[in-house]
Amino acid sequence: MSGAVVTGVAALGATACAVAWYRRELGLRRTHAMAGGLHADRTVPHRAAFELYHNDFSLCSKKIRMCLAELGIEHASHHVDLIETGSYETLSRHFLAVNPAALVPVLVHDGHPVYESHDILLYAARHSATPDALVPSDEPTRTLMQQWIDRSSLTGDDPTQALAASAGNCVPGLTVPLFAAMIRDIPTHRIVEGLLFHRLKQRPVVFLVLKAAGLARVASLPPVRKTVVASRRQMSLHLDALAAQLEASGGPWITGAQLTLADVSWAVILERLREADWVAELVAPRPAVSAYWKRLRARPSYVAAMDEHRHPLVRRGTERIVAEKARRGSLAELYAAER
Ligand SMILES: N[C@@H](CCC(=O)N[C@@H](CS)C(=O)NCC(=O)O)C(=O)O
Repeated sequence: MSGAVVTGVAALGATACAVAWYRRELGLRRTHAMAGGLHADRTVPHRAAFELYHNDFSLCSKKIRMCLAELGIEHASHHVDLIETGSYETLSRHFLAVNPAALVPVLVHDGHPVYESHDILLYAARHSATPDALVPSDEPTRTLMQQWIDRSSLTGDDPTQALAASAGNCVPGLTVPLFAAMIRDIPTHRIVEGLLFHRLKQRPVVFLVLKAAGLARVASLPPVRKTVVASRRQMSLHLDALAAQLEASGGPWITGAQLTLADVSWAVILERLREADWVAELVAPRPAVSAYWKRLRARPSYVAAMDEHRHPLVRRGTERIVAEKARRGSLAELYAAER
């Protein structure tokens, strides 16, 4: 047999193996939506009464950590990586056995998983010694709380399409520089794993583009500029509304005297603005919001949920943004752009 034929046969064999491997993995790592709430019919290995699967960087995880701290629910902690913090661990067979939807957070109670952050909150509150701690007892205040939760929520697979609807939807756009700063540390093959197995292919594609562009050049990419500027403009309006609401309620919290789930939801947004270095542009010019954030940061629950979960890659990403802004290039211009 000639050398060329041997090489051809070997290449065919390797391709067949790769295809077989991919098809097998695809079957094993297929994800599907899971209904929110307790799944008493599912059991996962556990050691403690409450266990939390979460990620340092994820907004929903931050929210649940702060609520569990406010509710005084002790729990064992399992950190699960997202690509931003190192790899698509949510797509690992190990984690898919915990949540076939491949999403954090997941609360596990006596071995049974509870899915979806809103349902986790309600479940945790019901099982705490202080079930009313974060939810007002009267209906009008509960309605007001819900309005401010909605105004902080992320909606749909592409939140950037509904920036005016909520501050949460402005967060992904404002996080783009941080994504670009963090993704530098993530090896390309790990991002490619998302292209192969993640439900939303668009996200790994965006990460690959950000990685190729690098933080210094990302701010001059027209689609990035457009998204960041629009997100910033709408976030400014949401923060003005927050300042007005704090004045109307008389504070110290969004609905008045009681810290509620609405405050926890906004704490998470303000923390993300810090991580992506937007405080000087968006928070500091609004004294009422600055003072409110200071009150939030003083709570032990904020320290436990945010400060004690500062991931090294996020920390490094923030430092890179600060350094790049100081160079006064296109990133500094983007942050300084008039709304
Ligand atoms: N609706 C879900 C959303 C959870 C969610 O989107 N989690 C993100 C992190 S904030 C996640 O796990 N993403 C997996 C990924 O990006 O691969 C909830 O509220 O719990």
